[in-house]
Amino acid sequence: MVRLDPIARRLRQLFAVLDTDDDGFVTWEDHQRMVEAYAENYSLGPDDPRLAALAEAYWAQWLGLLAKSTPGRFRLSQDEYVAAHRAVGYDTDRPDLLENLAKALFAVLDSDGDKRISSDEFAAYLTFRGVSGDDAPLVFQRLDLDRDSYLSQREIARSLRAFHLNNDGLHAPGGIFLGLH
Ligand SMILES: [Ca+2]
Ligand SMILES: [Ca+2]
Repeated sequence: MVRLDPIARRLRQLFAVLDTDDDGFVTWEDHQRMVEAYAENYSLGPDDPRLAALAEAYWAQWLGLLAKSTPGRFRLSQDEYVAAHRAVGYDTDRPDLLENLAKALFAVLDSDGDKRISSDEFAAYLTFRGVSGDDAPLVFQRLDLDRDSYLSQREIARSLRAFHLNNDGLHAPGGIFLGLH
């Protein structure tokens, strides 16, 4: 029995979140369904640039994962998905993938467009993701690194990096931006 490190365990959770049709593979269609859920919840029309940016960020990441997988594959099993994420090089070759995702998520979550995510905007996001509101203040505090009571794009980016790269402990609050509870 292989003992999984925290990164691998988090990536397995992410796989389960994405594989919404439960067929044991993650595909681009799984990502599209998630982007459509954002569009519906945040009332983003098909021409909204925030929606396009979110889809583009996920598409770029997906291509990055496929580039690290067996050529010709268009769906990834759990093991392939975990291995591809770890091979992408978020801390070396491709930091842009997480930066762009953070930027796109930030623009959608910042519903009033004041360039910062308030605790109310964060709570609305948690409701959308089906996370109980009880933990919201604690999660918010952990994400608000500079303690100014708002979440910045940079704080989201840092949390996503920690989710993918920190192997110190299982819990990484950035998972919340990827749909982990
Ligand atoms: Ca805001
Ligand atoms: Ca902050």
